[in-house]
Amino acid sequence: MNIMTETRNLAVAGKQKMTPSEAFVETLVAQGVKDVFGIVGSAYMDALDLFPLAGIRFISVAHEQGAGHMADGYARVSGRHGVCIAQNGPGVTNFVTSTAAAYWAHSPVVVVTPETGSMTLGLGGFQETEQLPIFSRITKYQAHVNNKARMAELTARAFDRALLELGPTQLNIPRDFFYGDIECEIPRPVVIERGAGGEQALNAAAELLAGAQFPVILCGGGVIMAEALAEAIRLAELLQAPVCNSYLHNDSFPAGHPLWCGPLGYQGSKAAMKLIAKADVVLALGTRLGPFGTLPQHGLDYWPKGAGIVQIDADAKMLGLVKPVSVGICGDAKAATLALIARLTGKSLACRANQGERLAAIRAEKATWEAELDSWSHEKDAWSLDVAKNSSHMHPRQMLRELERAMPDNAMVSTDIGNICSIANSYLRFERPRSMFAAMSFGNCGYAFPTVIGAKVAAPDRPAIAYVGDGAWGMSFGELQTCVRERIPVTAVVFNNGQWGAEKKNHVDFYANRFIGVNLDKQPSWAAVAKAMGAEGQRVDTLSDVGPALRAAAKAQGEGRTTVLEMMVTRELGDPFRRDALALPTRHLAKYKATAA
Ligand SMILES: Cc1ncc(C[n+]2csc(CCOP(=O)(O)OP(=O)(O)O)c2C)c(N)n1
Ligand SMILES: [Mg+2]
Repeated sequence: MNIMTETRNLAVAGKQKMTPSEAFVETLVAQGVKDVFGIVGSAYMDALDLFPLAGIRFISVAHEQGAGHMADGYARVSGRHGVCIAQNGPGVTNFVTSTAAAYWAHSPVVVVTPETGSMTLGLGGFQETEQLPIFSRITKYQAHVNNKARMAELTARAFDRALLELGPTQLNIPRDFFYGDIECEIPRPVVIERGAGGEQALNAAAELLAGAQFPVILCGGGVIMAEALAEAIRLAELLQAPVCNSYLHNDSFPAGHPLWCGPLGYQGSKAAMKLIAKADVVLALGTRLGPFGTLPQHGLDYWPKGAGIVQIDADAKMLGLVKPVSVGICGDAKAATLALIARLTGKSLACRANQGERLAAIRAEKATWEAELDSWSHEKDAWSLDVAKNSSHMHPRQMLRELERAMPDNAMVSTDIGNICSIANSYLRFERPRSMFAAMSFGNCGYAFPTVIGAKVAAPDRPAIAYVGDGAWGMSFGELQTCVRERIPVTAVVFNNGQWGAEKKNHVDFYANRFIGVNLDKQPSWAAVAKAMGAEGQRVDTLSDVGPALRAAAKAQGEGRTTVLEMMVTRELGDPFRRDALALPTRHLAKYKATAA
């Protein structure tokens, strides 16, 4: 165990008398916390009062769910803790969705949940609910301050565990425990170094890779979290292996690299799918191989079922969980990759013999896919053709291609859940890690906008852009207040198709166009709403305006201004997400026969 004793910040040293509020805040200081997202509440006001002198910025948001997502975005871009705090009861229950999202994004978010006072707990007083059971399945660790003297110890543990287990932790504090006198020492952060994995497993993996004729690497979020990109590139070059991004981790390998093939999964790259289908050995690097990541797409059932699979994940429970694996390595993506490079360097590699053919195949598949994307101007199913026929609005795919072309260097892009956001997966390419923040497997509408606000706080010099459907925008636009009030300039690209499109697509495909609750009629002008809220707002109607609008909005961030670009797009819809989980309707009761397939 490597205990880091260095003080990251100027926290007080040595055992001494302090109040629990001071112990809490000093532990935040020791953990390097600079920013906390939340809504003010009496429950923790005594600690909040200390934030300015502790050098901690309190970012006041519009809704606690937004604070949770901001903490998530902050953590994902920085690799450090994101922290959120709220009033006991309703403020805390508003954290549930964002905590679940952070759980599936593996974000080290510390959710601070002041609780009703210990002397009235169970009496049904004001703003009381049991706060630990609610978060029990969406956190990696729950610290409950059961005695005020343990405030610093338990606060520190919540922070340490969030990084150790890579996921949200909860720190539950009865509100009366902020007051009083205690004697304590502020613990220093405990940072545990992860290793490369078991020797035998690494040897077996190296053997498998050395004998592979067509090895393919699949880079997941673990590559990003372990800062293993340079090592992944070295290994890919050593093997001259094609590299795919795992689903929604388009920033796990640089798109400009000749070995890069693009993302797998929903609306991913056909080039990546066709190349991984040829693999005799797949190296799944830093990925849990989540169930949606390898679903058939574009009519391609591409997962190479006969191939040897080497899976590397920091969480041993993920090895072989979803896909059978030949070798499972519990290790850090960077350390494990270095260990594999050491074993493979100087060894005779079967894949060297045919590397020329493989490189040619990568080039050809990528060129074919780019040409297909260029010509795929709109959706071609009958319903889409019909709704787009008389529309003067932009085709979503063409609009997304224009956004891709105008994307500023070093941009951070968050994406929501929705049909157009999902299609964007084909058009989002990145050169550096910690650049793409999708709603991941919790898949909640309303994720992208607050998340990119948090990302911008952690990386103020990078352009921050959220892709959001108009339905999801209705859930999350309230955080424009946060951007304006707290001077956090970002860009929201809102896809106005006047519908909850992703769900409508299921009505079209499975329910004979019986539309219920999917049309977003009588929406306000989102550009006008943005202006009324003190941001910039621009309605974009034509393709030629898309690029200039995005570039201007990114530039405005440098001048402190937030912009909403309202993209007027047709109602056409791309392939659905959950085709795997829906079925044509069966009806047995006479009353419902009219809805049978
Ligand atoms: C919080 C939440 N509520 C509901 C859903 C179900 N859902 C998934 S996609 C979707 C439609 C999204 O519509 P919009 O944001 O307008 O994007 P579009 O599909 O039109 O591009 C809905 C309602 C969800 N994923 N999350
Ligand atoms: Mg929509």
